[in-house]
Formats: sequence, structure tokens, C-alpha cells
Amino acid sequence: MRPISDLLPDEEDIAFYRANGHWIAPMILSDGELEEAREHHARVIAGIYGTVRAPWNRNIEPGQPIDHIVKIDNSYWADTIMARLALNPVVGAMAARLAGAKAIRLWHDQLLYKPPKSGEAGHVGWHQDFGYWQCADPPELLTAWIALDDVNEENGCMKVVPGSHKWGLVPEGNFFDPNLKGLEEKITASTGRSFETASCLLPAGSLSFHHCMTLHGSGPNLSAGPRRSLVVHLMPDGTRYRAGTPGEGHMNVRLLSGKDGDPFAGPYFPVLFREGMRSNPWEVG
Ligand SMILES: O=C(O)CCC(=O)C(=O)O
Repeated sequence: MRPISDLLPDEEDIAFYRANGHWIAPMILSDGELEEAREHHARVIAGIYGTVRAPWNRNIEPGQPIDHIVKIDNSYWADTIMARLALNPVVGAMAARLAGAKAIRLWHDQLLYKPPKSGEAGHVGWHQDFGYWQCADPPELLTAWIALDDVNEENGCMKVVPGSHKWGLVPEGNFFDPNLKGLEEKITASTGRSFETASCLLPAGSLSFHHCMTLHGSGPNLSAGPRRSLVVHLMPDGTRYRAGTPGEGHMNVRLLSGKDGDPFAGPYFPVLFREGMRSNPWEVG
């Protein structure tokens, strides 16, 4: 594994992220960590929780046949290995540099499993994450998408629309609409912009980042193996609650239990990285 300081985005990477709204990061997991993460990913899907707490939400009950994309929110509550991954300070440091923030907090995680030979049921419709997060201000949140398998065109890698983080909010976006072509047509018609995509091709153990306004989605898994990932949604420290938006139903509004203008802080929004914090791994011993 390279020294941690070598993994962080340099000035060119930061400029790329700010211009395009995404960035492919290097490998952060060793083979052993990857194996352990896969095993615990499977446990959470199977409903075998290593803590006293279930995830916030899951779209498929344990033991049910997995015939569509599995999405489990705040899996880190239920499993300490998932927690270690979701709260990885190196991921936090990468995010801090990309976002130009002094500290990064967890917004929430999302464990994803795209089943083998998924067909349309494995699709993720084109969307911007901020469409669901309008309760947060400013819209500078970002996502670390950590690959637990090699991710490629065959198994339905995530695709992003470079530059779309500068388009403003596109209301047609919908994670849950599998009709990618139909969504693309609606989005092109409403924005008047051409829809070019870039594929986030990742070796297992590496990750990509995308800005919360970047349009993204993915197609079917045509391969015989699963496409497994842990998606870690992050925010710059100081991100505040904006009351009365279409994002009012988001779980984090309830977890904050605050009033308009309060920062999303406290135990439900742990800090992954803070500049100068003693526990940043490359500053200790
Ligand atoms: O995994 C995918 O294909 C999409 C994931 C996603 O929507 C996200 O990371 O925000």
C-alpha cells in the first residue's frame, strides 16, 4: 500500500473534480481488508448484525430472493467492519481536499448489491443525490463509492455526467426509475444539454467520488458475479439544516431533531477527518 499522503488528491486531481464533478481515487484497501469487508457486507444483507442496532432502512428483507438492487441505509450501525469502512479517515481526508473543507462528517452510508444477471432490476436511474438532500445547505456534499468488486461495463459500473454538477437541480432525476433512456430524454429536454457519460471503472478496493449535484446512474449487471459496494455519503463540517424543503422527509432531519439553520453535527454525523486532529493516521507516531 502506498503512503497515505500519496493517496490524497493533488492540485490537478482537485481541479479535475471541481471541473467535472467526479474523481477516481487510488486503492485504499489491502486484500485482507477487502475480504473482511465482503464478508461483513454479506452478513448485513443476510440480517446478521454484529451490534445491537439494525440499519436505518433496507429495501429487501433478510432471506428474501435478491432479484433487484439491494440498498441498505446506515449499514454501519449494524456492523463494526462496515463502520470502519464508512468512517475511514483516509476517505475523509480525500473528501476534505476535494471539497476544500477543514473537516468532513458522515451524512449516511448506503450498502449496495447489484445481483448477477440483474437485468433492468439492477438499474439505478439518473439522478443527483442532492435531489434527495435538499434539507442540507450548502449543496457541497459528496459521495465516496467504494468498490468491493472490480467494477466495469459488464457488471454495471456507475456512470456520471461530467460537468452536470454545474447544471443546477434537475427535477426529473430518479434513483428508482429503471428506464435510463426515458430519463435521459426527459433530462436532455428539460436542460437542453447533451448527455455525455463517463464510466467509473474501479478495481476492487478503490473508490470514486462524485459531487452531490453530479448526475449519475448505472445499467444492468450482465456478469455472473455480484457488483458489491459501500457508498459513503459525506458532508463538509458546518453543513446546515434547511427546513421546509422537499428533503424534509430525509432520515437525517429526524436524526438531527433540530431547527432551521442548525449544523448537522453530533453523534449521528460522525467526523471522519478534521485538519490537525491527532488521530489522523499519517500524523500519529
Ligand atoms: O451504484 C450505483 O450505480 C449508483 C450509486 C449512487 O446513486 C450513489 O452512489 O449516489
